[in-house]
Amino acid sequence: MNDSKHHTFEGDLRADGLRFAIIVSRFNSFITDRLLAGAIDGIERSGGKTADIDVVRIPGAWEFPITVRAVAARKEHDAILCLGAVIRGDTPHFDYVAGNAASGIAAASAETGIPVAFGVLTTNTVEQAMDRAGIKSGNKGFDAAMTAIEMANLLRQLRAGKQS
Ligand code: INI
Repeated sequence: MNDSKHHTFEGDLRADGLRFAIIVSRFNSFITDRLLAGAIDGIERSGGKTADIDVVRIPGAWEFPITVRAVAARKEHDAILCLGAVIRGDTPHFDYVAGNAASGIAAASAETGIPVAFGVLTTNTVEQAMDRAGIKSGNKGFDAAMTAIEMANLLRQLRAGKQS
């Protein structure tokens, strides 16, 4: 709502001048490669530069939390994207892997102050994951890029203080 009595903080979707780290897991790479392509497409179509995107590859979703912290500690990026695919059929450990990734990423983002977009698919089937990786219901990598851009711009605004 546009109410002139209130100052509204809201990030826009311009990625020019922003630096991104995309952490992508190799597990289920036939899915995560598509998420990565969608994320890069989203950043570049929003004005981000190829040279301002770092890609960090990890074995699986379990490894996201420690990697987010290591990337954040470099202080070289305005936002981090986590792209992965945890598919229930693959493992009885689904709940551990997916749960650890989700809670660990959230904790790492809150503790480091860097926005982290959660682009980790957690699905019951390969088909559901494919659908969300560009086959049918959009591409969650692209969506994660939009969130990362918006949150990087929002946090810049909030940290700069109130504009008149
Ligand atoms: N990692 C994933 O990213 N997705 C999965 O579906 C998955 N399954 O099914 O097991 C998975 N396991 C690997 C895990 O993330 C770690 O890489 C591994 O346990 C080594 O620490």
